[in-house]
Amino acid sequence: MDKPILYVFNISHYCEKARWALDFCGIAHHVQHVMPGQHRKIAKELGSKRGSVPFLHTDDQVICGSSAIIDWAEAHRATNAPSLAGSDPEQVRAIEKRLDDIAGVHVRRFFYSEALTNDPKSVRPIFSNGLPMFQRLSVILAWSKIVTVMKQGMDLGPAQGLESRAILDDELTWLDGLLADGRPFLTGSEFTRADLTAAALLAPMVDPKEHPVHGLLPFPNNVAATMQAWAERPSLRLVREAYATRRWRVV
Ligand SMILES: N[C@@H](CCC(=O)N[C@@H](CS)C(=O)NCC(=O)O)C(=O)O
Repeated sequence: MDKPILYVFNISHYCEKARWALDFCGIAHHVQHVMPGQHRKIAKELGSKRGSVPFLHTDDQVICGSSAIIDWAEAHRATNAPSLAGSDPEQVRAIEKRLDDIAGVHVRRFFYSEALTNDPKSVRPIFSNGLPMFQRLSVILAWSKIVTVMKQGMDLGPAQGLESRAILDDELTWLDGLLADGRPFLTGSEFTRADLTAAALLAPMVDPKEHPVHGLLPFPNNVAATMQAWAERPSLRLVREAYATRRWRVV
């Protein structure tokens, strides 16, 4: 294998987290878009322990989950690439875990609750682009079934969207609190995996122009209004700044 392969849904912010970490660490890789439904089959065939994306296929293993992929990227980073570990790795990992478990889940539920209830077709192109022709067609034909599975799996709906927005508001208040003394990053002056995680998982609330899927996704009305209302929160300014200055790509 010439380069590791990162399996992703193009829209997924956890996939963007893993992809950014590989780029940040200077690791050349292929990005393989997968069709919803097929991802579990591929993961199983590769011997992955979990079915969800992202997973990374390297020469000798399959690494599942964005956090484990960052561990692998850190261990294999290019000599000139800065570390993401931070000077207090325990604190950094605790922040990353909370972001993974709460903000990441509720950004997604807030977005899909509105998009898949009011205009499910708006999301479909981003799930099909990058796929071979036959699979693109399959996504179109299976779309209403995929939407039903997503609605059930993520517990989506108007009330759930509002609930997720409120949870997200609380999580941003926590992050804004960490930044309240004027520090540039969540744990101080160093950019760490906690900052990369915050930026990747909160990117759907900012739509930074350096994001790989910028411009490919329409934002539903309430999500767009919230993005505007929250734009100057320190946590979301950090997202913009991180994308503007650190979202480099390995070519
Ligand atoms: N904590 C995991 C979350 C991964 C995750 O939730 N992936 C979603 C896409 S955003 C997924 O694969 N959903 C479909 C499935 O689980 O089968 C990570 O950081 O990688």
